[in-house]
Amino acid sequence: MPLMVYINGKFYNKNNAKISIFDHGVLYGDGVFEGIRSYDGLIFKLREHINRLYNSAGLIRLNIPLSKPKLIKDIIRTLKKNKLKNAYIRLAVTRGPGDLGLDPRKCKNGIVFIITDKIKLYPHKFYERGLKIVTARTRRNLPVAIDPRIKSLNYLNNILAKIDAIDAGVEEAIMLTFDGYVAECTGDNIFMVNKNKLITPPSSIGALEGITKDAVIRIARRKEIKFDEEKIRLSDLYSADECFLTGTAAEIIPVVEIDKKKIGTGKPGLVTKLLEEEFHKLTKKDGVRYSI
Ligand code: PXG
Repeated sequence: MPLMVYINGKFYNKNNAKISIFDHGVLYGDGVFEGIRSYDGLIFKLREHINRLYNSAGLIRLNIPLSKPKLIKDIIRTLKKNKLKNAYIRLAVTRGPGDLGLDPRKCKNGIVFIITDKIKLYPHKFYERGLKIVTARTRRNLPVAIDPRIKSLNYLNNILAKIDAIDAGVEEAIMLTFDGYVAECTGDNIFMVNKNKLITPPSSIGALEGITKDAVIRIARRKEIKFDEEKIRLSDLYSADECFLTGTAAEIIPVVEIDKKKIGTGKPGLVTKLLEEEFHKLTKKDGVRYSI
């Protein structure tokens, strides 16, 4: 059976799942989205993802034409329809079709679509050996321009940084704030460990409030690992004992080289490994269950 996609309450075969070219999501990247994952019939941290979606929508004054419980029901319907127990869930809300001007008031009906598919993962070797990454030339959006806490359909800032990564022959790139502090990567948050203290930049400097990041912080508290949110300079990162990235797709992935400089021993670190283990336990219990 072909993949079935949900658009505003109806299901369409992947090839017939279409929205208008006058949709402001298409014309301007005017909309918000979420990337969610299910593990063996458990939608990991679903409520947190739904809350972030509604917060993102609120920040761009976009009305989501569904209640949170209805949206959760429809995500589960989509997973069942596609018989997926382990899935990547892409949920988006666009401003909807309008005219060729910017005015969002011309868009009367927002579009909600849900795509569920098999998840594409980083090759196993990256988890074993760690990732080599670089610093992107492209700086992160200024929070007073487009707040990176909005998970908007306009990901050009991240795509430009991803191109910097591709040009350097690596998978990910660190994005700095306009004034040179470490913000995050193109699709992942970043952590470092120094003298057994876990540090990540505060989201307020210009980073997404990652749900995986939040899960890692909670694990660290529970395991009594010292933790702080601090501004990080590149030089701090270069001299860190450990570094890792967090994201829905990547989970927790060690970083062993940044801008050709070896981090710590050049191998995935012990704190990173402990957090990875604990995170995997969490993916078996923290979320909303469904059966197919
Ligand atoms: N920063 C940015 C800019 C992101 O887009 C994260 C951090 C991590 O957040 P979560 O909540 O996932 O821990 C993201 C999330 C993909 C993909 O297909 C990207 C994300 C999530 C899922 C899939 O590349 N990015």
